[in-house]
Amino acid sequence: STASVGSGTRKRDPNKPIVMGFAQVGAESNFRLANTRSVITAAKEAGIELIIENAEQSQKKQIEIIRRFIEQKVDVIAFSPKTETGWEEILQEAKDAGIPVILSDREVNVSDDTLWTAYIGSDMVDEGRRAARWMTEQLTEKDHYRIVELQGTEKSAPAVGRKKGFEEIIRQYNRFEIMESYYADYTFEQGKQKMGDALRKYGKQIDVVYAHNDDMALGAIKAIEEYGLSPGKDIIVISIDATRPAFQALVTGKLNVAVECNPLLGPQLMKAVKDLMEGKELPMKIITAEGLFTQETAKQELQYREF
Ligand code: GZL
Repeated sequence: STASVGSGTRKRDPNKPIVMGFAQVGAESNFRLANTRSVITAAKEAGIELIIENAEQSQKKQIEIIRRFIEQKVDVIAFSPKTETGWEEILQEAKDAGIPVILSDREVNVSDDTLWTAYIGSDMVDEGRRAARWMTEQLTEKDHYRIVELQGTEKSAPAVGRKKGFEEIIRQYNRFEIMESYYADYTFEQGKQKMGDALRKYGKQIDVVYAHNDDMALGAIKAIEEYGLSPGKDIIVISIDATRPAFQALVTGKLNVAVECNPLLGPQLMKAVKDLMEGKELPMKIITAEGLFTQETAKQELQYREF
């Protein structure tokens, strides 16, 4: 179904710049920093007045920031919701104030989907499927592969989707087992810490680490090296985002594959906002196109990577 600016939306002076409030989830990862840069640059290029605030990975702060945007009577609100749930109240307040809300990069799970106007981002379940498909195609010699999973923020749409997609594929084979799954909040530090826990518990039994983002994968790589094993060889490392640090790890052979999750959503977001303010209908979901990068393609690709 499509969404357009309902009759309840506040009228605005077309001669004044559009004012957008963006409640960014945090600064937890390289993806997030690139995403923030993209939003800021694209708003400038689009002539949209941007108020962007950092919620420091706190849903409570994100709600308070959105509430301030409503009080400031911005024309449109966009945010990357930390978790899927807990948004009904604040989204209802925005709707009652006639302010459309666009979901950037992460989806929400709310009872009433008229509370948000459009989602611009990736298909997280498909990212999980792509990661698993690469693994099932590459790891065929042994009859049992033991996997440690490093999940992103608990109940965040990317973590829920990436786990779902990965498991959907591996359950078609009987040689893959997720031995244990840890939450590591998309950060390098927690990825390193939780991988250290896994190594102390399972040691050389671990064949694969499936990390929901590069920062956790790079933390795990550090932990594997400190444990005395060779990441990318003794333990296969799979990651999602495909930021520049991941490409460097692909080139040095410490990471085996990076599934792309594109943070450069700024231009699509600003175009959607302009269309919305002109009364055009928006598709409910605008999914960004994405690839997958291996050690073979990384050297060539690194020079083109913007993030
Ligand atoms: C996914 C995004 C995730 C990234 C992480 O679209 O929300 O959050 O994969 C980031 O790097 O922290």
